[in-house]
Amino acid sequence: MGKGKFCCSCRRLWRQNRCVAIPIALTIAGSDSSAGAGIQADLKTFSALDVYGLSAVTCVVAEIPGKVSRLEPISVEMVREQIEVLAKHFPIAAIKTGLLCSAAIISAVAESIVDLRRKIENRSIPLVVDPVITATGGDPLLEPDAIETYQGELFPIASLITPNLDEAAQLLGDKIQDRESMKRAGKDLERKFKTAILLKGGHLRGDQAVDMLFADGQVAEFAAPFVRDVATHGTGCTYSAAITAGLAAGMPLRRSIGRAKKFVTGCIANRLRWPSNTGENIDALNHSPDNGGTN
Ligand code: PXL
Repeated sequence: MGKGKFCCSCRRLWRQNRCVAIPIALTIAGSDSSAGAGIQADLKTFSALDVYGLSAVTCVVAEIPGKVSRLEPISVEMVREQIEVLAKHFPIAAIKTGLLCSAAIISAVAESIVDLRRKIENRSIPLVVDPVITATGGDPLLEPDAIETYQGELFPIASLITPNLDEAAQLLGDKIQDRESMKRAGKDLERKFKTAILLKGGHLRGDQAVDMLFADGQVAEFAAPFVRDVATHGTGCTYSAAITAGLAAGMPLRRSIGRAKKFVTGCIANRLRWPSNTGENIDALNHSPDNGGTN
């Protein structure tokens, strides 16, 4: 029992006078060498939210904030193997996907998740799909023909898809410029992919960063003050990882999103800053548990 955060005999979380099992979540994503986005952001987020994070790496990206220098995919066999060995051993409670890089990797990931769910009888593990297409700085991260594979193979098995406005525009072939077109686009996406959609409106640049959840034919809004003049990347990864952490802990979707929105807003507001070796500032998200992490 308890002194501190973990029970000293069973090593579970000690919370409100009882031992609570620490949930396990899996991220299937790329490695960001600058650690603001990708699996690094996901694992930091899981940790901050008291979830044990596993990872299957899909590609390695050499980059600094705002500039991708080189991207190399991991072999499809290796991506499959990581997921398969983890699934055999760990009781995974929720999964998220981030950068998947190529059509071949998306297909393999979709197959592995279907397989993993089939082996766990009577349990449907939530899957959050963050459809990463381009980096915050505008560099392409996904093979252009891979968008079709996303739509045909991964979206149909997702519990939640979390596009930003640019990604949603690419999926629908339509521009999204205001709240009205955002609402229309979200409804179209929910109808098209028959699953919940969290459309992130941060790119509309008002005083508030408003996201809309389209689920079961209804719309819910999540708003937070828009933080100006920050050059952080990885907010999308952090947000979807925080939602996944909530789902892994058994929270309902809306509550997971509400808590995740608070967490990511805190990560931005409390950002870190250093002078770089070439003179300009480096900003990085601060994935601290103090940003609304512990419930
Ligand atoms: O923020 C999108 C993103 C996702 N995943 C990886 C990345 C990036 C952006 O650079 O490197 C691995």
